[in-house]
Amino acid sequence: MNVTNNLINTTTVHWHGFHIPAVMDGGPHQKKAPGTTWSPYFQVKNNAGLYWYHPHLHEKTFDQITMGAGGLIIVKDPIETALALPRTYGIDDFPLVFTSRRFLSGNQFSKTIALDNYGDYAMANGTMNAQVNMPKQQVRLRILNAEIQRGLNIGFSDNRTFYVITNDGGLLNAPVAVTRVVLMPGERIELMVNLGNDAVDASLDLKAFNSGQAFGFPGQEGNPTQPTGNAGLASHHY
Ligand SMILES: [Cu+2]
Repeated sequence: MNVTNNLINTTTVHWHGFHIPAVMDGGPHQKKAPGTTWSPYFQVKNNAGLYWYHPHLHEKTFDQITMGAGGLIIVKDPIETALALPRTYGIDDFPLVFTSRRFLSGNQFSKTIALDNYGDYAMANGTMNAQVNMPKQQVRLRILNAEIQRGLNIGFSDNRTFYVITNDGGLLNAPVAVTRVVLMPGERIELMVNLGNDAVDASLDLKAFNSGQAFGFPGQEGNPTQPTGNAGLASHHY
């Protein structure tokens, strides 16, 4: 890969979750100056699943992620390919990156680490109040918690059961039926949800049910009416 730093600042690019040589991993000590190109190479040895990359420069990670550096990597392998899972991007297979932001007057991102590591506006794929149309069938959602500090207690607005099929290490041995799943910053899961019994034009919200979590849960909200108490992460209209 050729990674060119087109920022005006030094950065690094870290391949989150990959089993690779340290020298290829873009950690905080592997600084890349503005205008330079870094060409890491490695064999992908990970299981099929959801991974991601993000800047990892000491004391600048929060700032650079807030401004949008980073993204998903989907790893495929023959084991996953042999399974009858939805895998048509944007049709029955949807990547979702959950973050939040706090805004200054003038609609600029606030980036004070001590204050803003819990943003007060939830976002899905960089969008507030995101919505998407989905088919009336089993649907696959690939989810990254890209928050800086907030855990997410994820579930659906009607509390329906869904199935977790992967975690950070790839496919689970069997799907796990849940109504909530906790995802901490940097974690990924894939889930399957059945929309086949829903009415056409019905809507369903995927939410973070962060109210009522135990003290110490990062980003728990005591009050469901707080901005992120039961924040809608993404609304799914189908
Ligand atoms: Cu990371």
